[in-house]
Amino acid sequence: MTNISEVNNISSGVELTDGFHLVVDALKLNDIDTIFGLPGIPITDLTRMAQAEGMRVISFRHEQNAGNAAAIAGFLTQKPGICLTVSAPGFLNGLTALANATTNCFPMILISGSSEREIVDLQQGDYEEMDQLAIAKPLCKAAFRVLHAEDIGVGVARAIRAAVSGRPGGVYLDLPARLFSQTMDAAAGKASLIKVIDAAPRQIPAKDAVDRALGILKAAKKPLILLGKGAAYAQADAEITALIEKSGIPYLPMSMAKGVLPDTHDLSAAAARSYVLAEADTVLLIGARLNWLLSHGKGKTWGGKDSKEWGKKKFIQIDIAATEMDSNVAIDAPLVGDVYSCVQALLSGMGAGWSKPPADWMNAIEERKTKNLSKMLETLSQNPPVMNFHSALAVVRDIVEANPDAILVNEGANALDFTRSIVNMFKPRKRLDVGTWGVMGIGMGFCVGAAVVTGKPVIAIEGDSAFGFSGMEVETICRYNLPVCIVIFNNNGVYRGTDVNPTGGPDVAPTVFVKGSRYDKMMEAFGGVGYNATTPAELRKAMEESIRSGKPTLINAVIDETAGTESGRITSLNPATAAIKKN
Ligand code: ADP
Ligand code: TZD
Repeated sequence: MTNISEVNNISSGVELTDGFHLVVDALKLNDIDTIFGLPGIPITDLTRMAQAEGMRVISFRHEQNAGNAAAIAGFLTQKPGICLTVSAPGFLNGLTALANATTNCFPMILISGSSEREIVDLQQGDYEEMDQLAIAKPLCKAAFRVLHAEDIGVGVARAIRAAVSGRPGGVYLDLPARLFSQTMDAAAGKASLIKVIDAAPRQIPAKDAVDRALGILKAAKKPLILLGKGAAYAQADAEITALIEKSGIPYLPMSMAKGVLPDTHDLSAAAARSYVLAEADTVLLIGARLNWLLSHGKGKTWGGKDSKEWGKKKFIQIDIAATEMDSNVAIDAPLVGDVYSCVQALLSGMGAGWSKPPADWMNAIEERKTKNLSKMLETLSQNPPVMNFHSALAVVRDIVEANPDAILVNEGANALDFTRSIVNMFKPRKRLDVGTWGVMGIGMGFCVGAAVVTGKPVIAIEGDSAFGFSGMEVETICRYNLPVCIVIFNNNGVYRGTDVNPTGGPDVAPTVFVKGSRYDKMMEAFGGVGYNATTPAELRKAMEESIRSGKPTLINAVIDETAGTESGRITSLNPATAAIKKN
């Protein structure tokens, strides 16, 4: 490990610092206290020094998981999560998480060591040579390289501001190996660091934009509010609640916005989702994009007569990114600004005499909610001979309700869709999932990141395929003794475990795994607690015990392998199915 005091001893009385220390000092100066990463040349000493300087350094088994931890830390704290990797392959492993963070508008910074510019640019074949900056650029919001120690302060400051200002996203910071050992006068080094002031400035909407939005909302006969993960990120929970309650407008939470208001709130229209999307005449989007998750704002979902037709709706959209407007359908009232400021402006513009939505709209929603909720409760109360998604999730639903502070991480296909619709959330930013891409592999990274930055218990509901993408991090969870309870819905394969090889040959079908696997043994291998649960009662006991003990736990929940559907709720996106539907 490079030791700056040794450098100082041999220098002529001038106190020196170096690149390693300047990077750590620049992060600390900006209240960044945690690094998620994986050591190796040239950043091993950086991880050691960061730890020696009091930062929390969480080491992973694969960089993608460290990157996912950093990304979710960014979502939860509004500070960029830091992921630190080695050059080329480590960098590439982290890049998927960086791209995913950018897609989801999570602020994170991927810092990677890199090879020397002279050798990379002449393609002379350095150790782990790669032009990382060029590769990162199209996959993130901004990318910077620092070549001189005296520029580290500027590089870190620019990375932080780029990650959290405007629409948050991923930033790449390229630090070539030689930078770390560059020395400079310590006082000049300190003076070169920047504490970023007002990194994510409020963006106040213009008055005419607010008036336009209020005018449309006031005229609505069937208004609806849609909350997206931008609303959850904004930490404007009290303002959003006040807006919904004062206006009396029913709302739908997108997956990661569940819990901004408790899912049991009277104005939640989640149990009447298809009805309100098709029937609403005016929709106020708060931090939600009209992307594939919302059928692009058109088609039958939105009351159009075919997949192309726009429903006859007025849209009001609150978003910090002006370019989001009109991306899929016309936005009648764009409200460009941060969620907090926009919601406040709407609230104060509503005044005292705001009239609530017409009773026939509210009654129609209530009727559907009551019907659908009672149907759901009936399904959940059944106890089939082999545990299925519903009978298992009836247990998870109770456990989450009893532990509203716990964070729920969720990935898979059926395991994702059923959990989202069955398990109520009661507090904001407690549900973390596959996000905009529907990406598998966020599971264990999110568990570690969430447990580390919040100190709260984490429950992960994982499809057996989904878990496999990051499963080795159970060792990380055990190493840091994190209060994580992983439940694997084990139905022997991707989606289901029932496919057969039509040729009768020795290979199993592409979606099938080893039958009867015992994932719980993986956790036991590292000193955590494993359970095998074949009934809802066993699952309940194991989850309760895990939450009580706070010990790293993995429950192998054996699920009927015939349960669930191909691709869960998005079967229609499979090319063959889509073609059949079209013809
Ligand atoms: P969901 O998938 O939940 O529908 P999206 O990720 O599609 O949500 O949309 C989130 C939106 O929120 C993005 O368009 C992003 O620009 C916006 N956003 C993020 N943070 C803020 C904020 N503080 N204020 C306003 N808009 C924000
Ligand atoms: N690879 C990546 C990175 N992301 C993906 N979304 C997929 C592959 C494709 N995929 C899905 O969309 S869901 C899924 C895959 C492989 C796994 C579904 O199986 P599961 O869940 O066992 O996790 P269920 O509950 O059995 O459906």
